[in-house]
Amino acid sequence: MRYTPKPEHRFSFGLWTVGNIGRDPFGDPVRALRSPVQLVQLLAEVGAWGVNFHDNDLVPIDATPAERDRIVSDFKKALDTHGLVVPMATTNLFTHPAFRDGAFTSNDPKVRAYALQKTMRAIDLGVECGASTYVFWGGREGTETDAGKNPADAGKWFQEAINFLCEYVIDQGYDLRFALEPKPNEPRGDIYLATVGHMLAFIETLDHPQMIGVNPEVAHERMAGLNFTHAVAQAWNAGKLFHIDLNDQNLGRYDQDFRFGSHNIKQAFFLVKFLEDVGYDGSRHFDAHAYRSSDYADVKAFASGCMRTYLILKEKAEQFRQHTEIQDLLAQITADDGAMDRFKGRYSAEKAANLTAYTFDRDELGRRGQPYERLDQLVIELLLGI
Ligand code: DIG
Ligand code: MN
Ligand code: MN
Repeated sequence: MRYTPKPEHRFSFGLWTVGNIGRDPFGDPVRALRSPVQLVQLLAEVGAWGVNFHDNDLVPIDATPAERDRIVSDFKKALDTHGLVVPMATTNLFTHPAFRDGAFTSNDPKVRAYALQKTMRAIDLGVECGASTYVFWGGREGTETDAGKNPADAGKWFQEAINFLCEYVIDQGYDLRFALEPKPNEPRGDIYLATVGHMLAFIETLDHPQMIGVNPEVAHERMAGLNFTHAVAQAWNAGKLFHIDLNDQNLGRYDQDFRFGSHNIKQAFFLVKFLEDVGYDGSRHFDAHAYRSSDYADVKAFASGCMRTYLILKEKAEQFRQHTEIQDLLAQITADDGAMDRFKGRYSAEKAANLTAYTFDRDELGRRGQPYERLDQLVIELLLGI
């Protein structure tokens, strides 16, 4: 059947997504808690390929070592039974009160050290379950007031933590890459390293930048009022698109983590088109959750909807590539008579001299318009199925 998810699509969900029980700042949980094993079964029923987790999504923070081992053993059995894999793991450094002033950037050196210990253990757990990507989302790494912490100190503590953990992974011989996930705010008033751009710059200040990339999330860049596909393209060009969190988001709202493509279908189309055009072969991870009004049957519809919309938009991107009128317009828009080839590419003194001597007809350059209205209308009609 068309739009049926298959393993080669690499669709993954976090345990916390389909396992979201509907608690919000103004309301109690509305759905019964389901165990990791039950959630693996649910994801298998909707056709997901992978399942991700924070350490404490799988192993409760106060579990004994014996309980931990049993939980992990049951979870791995469920993965085998249902044929799911664990592409990514991460640490919950935001729920426990110990992290109320941050984890790696807490003013309390004991909390900073505890965050490292918790993350090392969570990395061990993720690798034990087969993860090859490790995400860091610093949900509590931020402030409501800058009176109590010099942001430069916080940045240095963040660097020290990631450098330490890179060395730990190297020391353990793990085949693991880090993906840093930015968000501009919530739950902190302002979160450090707020967007993909901040993270890409931060990575270059670290000791092992080659093992560190980014995990951009649709909702988070949109909360910052930015074009998500542009952020993803910059990460891609830098060779740093190690993972991606797909969902949807309305501008000027709290982090809504909506079903993929459910709010801004046009931007979702351009994102899917980009990922498919460049041949991104990483996880298509849906970091999203169903509406609080949903029961578990609707949670399954939510998960199916994320994957179906991705596959429908992937088909639309193929139709865009095959669409003669669109392709004719693109050929016209990108026409190049080769006259400037001699100036292209790397600098040379000869090129600079020739370019300096070249006479441009500025008015002629200004006379040329582009048929972007016609082109964009064709995209709209493609998406509307005209
Ligand atoms: C929130 O967008 C964050 C957490 O859910 C998790 O740490 C990360 C994993 O994708 N995304
Ligand atoms: Mn989010
Ligand atoms: Mn996320």
